[in-house]
Amino acid sequence: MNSRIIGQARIDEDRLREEVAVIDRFAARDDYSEYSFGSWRNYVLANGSGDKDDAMFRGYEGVRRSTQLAAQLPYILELVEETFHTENLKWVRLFTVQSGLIISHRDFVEFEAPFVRVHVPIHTDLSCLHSEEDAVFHMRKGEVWFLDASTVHSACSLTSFKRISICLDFVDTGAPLESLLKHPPASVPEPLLVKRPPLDDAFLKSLRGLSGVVDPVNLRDVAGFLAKVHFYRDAHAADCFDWMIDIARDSGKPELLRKATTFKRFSIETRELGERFTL
Ligand code: YCP
Ligand code: CO
Repeated sequence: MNSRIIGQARIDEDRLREEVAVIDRFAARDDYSEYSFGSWRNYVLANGSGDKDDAMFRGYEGVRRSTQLAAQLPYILELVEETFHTENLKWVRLFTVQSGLIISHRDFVEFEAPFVRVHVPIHTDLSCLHSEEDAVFHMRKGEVWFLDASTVHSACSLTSFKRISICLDFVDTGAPLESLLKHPPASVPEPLLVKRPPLDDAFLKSLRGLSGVVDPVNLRDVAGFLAKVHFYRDAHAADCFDWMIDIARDSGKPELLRKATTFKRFSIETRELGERFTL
């Protein structure tokens, strides 16, 4: 696993609690809806324009500007400034997820240069997990994580708990990750890895049996269902796409096979800048 804990944010619980309540009242958004199942939301606190609705992640020249949403969250911005050297920080976003997930994907494939992505979960529960390739892990509150978003990865809340994470994207200067931190720690804790029971042949056969019920009206439900499996059975984050392709092929419906194959390409292989996709 390339993602790793690099530090710990120093959180003022009282001030944070007030802002979690503010975030809870934020209006729903549908950015990146092709990747999201259940409630996954993207709230932009800083970008190149200062407009909260300028939400398509990309590089930009010039200074970072705070958005209207950031104006309602002074403590969270302060926490970012107090935890990180922010000269190379380009995007500050909040990702929330509740009863759902962001499907396995690779970021940055449409960009010339990847960013250095860091997450700081500020409101979480053990039912909220991340995955990277073969591994599943829980980011504990306040941990500062380097997230290798160029690998196949996913994140979920398996319950109705609304998890909130600060997602920061820095220009990659090649400097060691620890140099992003204002207070680099002497040591970091072991990550909380989640061991899952094996995915045996009977389970796999049952998954393949979805070919008997898959249809254009439920392909998206099937995708969301398959995307969740690796969080509770030992599988690779990318396996859901191959299961979906096999199920679509077995269904004998060519349009489903075409969609499933394109969805895999879009999510984990190649994309044009700004490309969208509908299942
Ligand atoms: C991003 N990529 O990096 C998004 C997050 C999935 C796709 C959600 O902005
Ligand atoms: Co991602």
